[in-house]
Parts: sequence; structure tokens; C-alpha cells
Amino acid sequence: GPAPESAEQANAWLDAHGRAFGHFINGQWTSPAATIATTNPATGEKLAEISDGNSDDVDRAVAAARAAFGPWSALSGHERGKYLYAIARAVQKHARLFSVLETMDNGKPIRESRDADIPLVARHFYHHAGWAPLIGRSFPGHVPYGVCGQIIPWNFPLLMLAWKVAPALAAGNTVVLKPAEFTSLTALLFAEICERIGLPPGVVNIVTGEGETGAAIVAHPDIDKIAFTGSTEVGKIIRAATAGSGKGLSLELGGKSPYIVFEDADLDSAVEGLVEAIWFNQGQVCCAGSRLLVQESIEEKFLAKVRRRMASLRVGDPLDKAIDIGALVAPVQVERIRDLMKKGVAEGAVVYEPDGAIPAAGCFLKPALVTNVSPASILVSEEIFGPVLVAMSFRTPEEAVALANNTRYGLAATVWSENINLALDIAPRLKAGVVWINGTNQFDAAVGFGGYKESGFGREGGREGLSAYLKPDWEKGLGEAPRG
Ligand code: TXE
Repeated sequence: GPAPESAEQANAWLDAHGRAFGHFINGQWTSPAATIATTNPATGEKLAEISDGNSDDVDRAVAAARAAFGPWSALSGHERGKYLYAIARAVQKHARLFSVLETMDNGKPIRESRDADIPLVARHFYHHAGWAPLIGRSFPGHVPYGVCGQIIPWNFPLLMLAWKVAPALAAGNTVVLKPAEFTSLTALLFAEICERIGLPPGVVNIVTGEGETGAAIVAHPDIDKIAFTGSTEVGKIIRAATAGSGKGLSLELGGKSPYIVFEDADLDSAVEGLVEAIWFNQGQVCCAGSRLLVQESIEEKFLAKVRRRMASLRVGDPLDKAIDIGALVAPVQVERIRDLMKKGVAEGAVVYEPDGAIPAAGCFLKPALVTNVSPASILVSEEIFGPVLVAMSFRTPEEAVALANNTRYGLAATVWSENINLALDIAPRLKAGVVWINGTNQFDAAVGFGGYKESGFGREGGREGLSAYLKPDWEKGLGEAPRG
């Protein structure tokens, strides 16, 4: 096969920074107060140290964002759009470095960072660059929030940054963003891009750190809106912490999304879709199709196809271009998943894993298919956030809908059927923010993404996503608009 992607350029970039990073505040780098090691989960090697932001760092970042807000929001939308175009172009120009760095820091296959994550990042900035001059006309009577605190997870590090930063900036806000502690490197490279394209200081501030740094952002009195993507558990803490504060809030949390296959589906396509739904990014996807619901009449046949396909999935070095499943993000996640599996097996779950070796060192897990479970089983009710598919069967469309909705989450759902009338009848009855028919994992900057129930609220992407960064200006009345 092709040679693995070279890590040379990414290593040179890390070396150029002495493998120690400060925060990016007001267009400047603080000297590294380096206390958090960030490692390559595929090899266990330490890549760099990042700084553990304290409340002083957060204060300084918020002050910078506050000072930048006036001038930034007073720019015409056209001017703001020019900066977003420049960011999009710079991300494309450095796409290879971004992709390799993302794969080294996160463990995801290079094919995914190269063909999905980074191109979608550029697409997101292009899309919002186009929106910037249209906002005044499209959202009359609305103004930007002001300073936005944004806290993001480690599964799609740069993409989650893009989902948060691009609409916030287009709408005229300034931001203080905290990347996840496992995966901060591409956010720091992004800060360098902001510097290089001449983004005014203070418009984007990156403060690295752990949960406490995030909590300091959430609690800061001079932040106007919080946007969070991460676990449902932390989402609940943040909702409680912001209650009554007057801060805006949007939450994108966990999921346990159903993947429904009817007996008349194109089964081979449904299997390929399933690979995409549950084994993309090692299953560390909030909208992963982690609950397979298959019609009883084809259950045996379909599961046999799934097992055969699983046996051909290649697990290993994520920089290898032929690899399907890379490393999970960190040992703690591997342990979490092993622990859940143990509890599931104790309840009677049957686990299939294909034969064949996987790397002994590093955060690797085989793809797994779990059967002999009921809706109450731990593996069916809990978000596993790993390469584990649980399968159940149904007899009638009504039963499929009931099973699909029998979850505390409501992020995404997938329906496979050649009978479009059936698919279109089922789709609106699924309590999920997005429903895909005969396809899966379709993301587009122009379409709102987000959940119901314990998957959170608010949408990212599209018109809905932009409106999450604007608020009605009651004082000015509905006549005036932000400068578009
Ligand atoms: O997430 P956390 P973790 C789920 C998934 C995963 C589990 C645990 O099931 O196995 O969560 O992952 C910051 N105030 N998802 O523990 O803790 C933290 O530093 C403010 C689903 O890594 O939610 C990081 O930047 N911020 C998911 C971010 O929150 C806090 C993606 C997410 O970390 C904080 C990730 C606090 N009190 C995990 N505590 C998805 N839906 O995409 C932590 N953080």
C-alpha cells in the first residue's frame, strides 16, 4: 500500500515551538506555564506540553475579547467576511499540516482528518464568510451577543472549533475558546493562522486547560454567551451554572442514535452506511449510529453481512492511509469502554469481535458487535463512545419507532428502506435533531445540527446556527440591524 503520511512537518512545527505552548490572548502568546502533557494515543509518545489556564488567564482573555468586541462588531459584514475567507484559504493552504497534527494528537485515521475533518473546517469558514454581509438583512433587529465562551471536545478538535468560531465571528461576536485537554494542538495552530492573516487582536482568544479552566469561562461575569459541546454530564453542570445569569447558552451533548434497517433495504449499502455510522472516528462521534435496529425477517442475513464486513476493517497506525480504525483518544476512554463492556457481558450481552491482531501498545480496540441485549441493557442505554455497535430487532414499523425513541437522547437517526413512503412516514416520528434516509453522517455547513432531550438544544450550522450567535435587541426595537 501507499507509504504512511509523514509526520516530519508536524514534528518540525512542534519543535519550532519547543514543544511547549502558552495561551493565545489578545493576539499574543503567553509564556508557557506548561503543565499538561498531550500525547499521541497511537504510540503513547508525548507530543508537547500545553498550559493549564487559570482564572487570571481567563480574565485576561475575556478582557481582550471585550475590548475587541466594539470595533469588530462595528466592521461591515463585508469586512468581517474578508477575514473569514482569509482563514478558510489559510486552512486549505496548510491542510496537510493540520491533518497530520490532528491525527497525531487525536488518533483518528489520516484518511478521515484529510478527507473529512479539515476540508469541512475550510467549508465552514467559507460558508460563514458568505453569510457575514447578509446578516443585517437576514436578522433584522438582532445584534451579536458580545463575548462568547466556547468549550469543545476532543473527537473532532478543529472541526468543533470551526463550528463554534465561524458563526460567532460572522455574526460580530468575539470569542474565548477552550479546546479539550487531550487535543489542543490544532487549535493552537489555528491561533497562529489568525495571527498570520492579521485578524485583529482579541477577536479570537484560545485558553487551554482542563475542566476547571472551562468552569472559569462558564462562571465569568463578563461573558455573554456559552456554547458547549461535550458530555451530557458536564452539559448539565453548565446549564445549572448559567441558570439565572442572563448568559445565552447552547449545548450539544451525547447521543445513542438509532440506525434502522427495514427488510426491503439495499442491504449491502446499509452495511457500508453502518461502517460509516459506527466505526468512523472509532465510534467517538456524538451522532454515531450506535444502536442497530434491524427488521426480524432479515436479522440473521444482515448481521452475517455486518460480521463479514467487520472482519475486513483494518485497525492500526492512523498515519497509514489504508487504515480504517485508528486509536481512541486516550487510555481513560479505552478503560471506560472496557468497563462498560464488562458490565454488559455480566448482564448477558454477547460480543462478536473479528479475529486478527491489533497493535498491542496504544489506545486500540477492535470493532465490536453486541447482541442479546434489551432496551434496558447498559450497552443499549449508555453512550459508549467507542467502536461498539449494539443490535436489536423489531417486527413492525411501529415497533421500530418505539425502540428508536426509547432513549434519553435525541441527536440523530438513520433509516434504510427502498420504500420511500415508509421512510418518509418514519422519519418525522423519530425524536432526533437530524434524520438521514439511505445514507448517514451527512454534514453540511448550511444545515442545522443539534439535538433534543439529553442531547442538548440549539443548532449549529445553517441559518439556525447563526441565529444562536445573535440576540434580539429590544432596546433598539426591530427596526435596526447589525451592520451587514
Ligand atoms: O467529556 P467532557 P470527556 C461523551 C462521551 C465520552 C464522555 C466523556 O460519552 O465518553 O463524554 O468525555 C470541558 N465546566 N462525550 O470527559 O468532560 C473539557 O475540558 C466546563 C460526547 O472528555 O464533557 C472539554 O474541553 N467545561 C461528546 C469539554 O468540556 C468542562 C464529545 C468536554 O469534556 C467541565 C466528548 C466543567 N465542569 C465527550 N468539565 C459529544 N457529544 O460530541 C470538563 N469540561
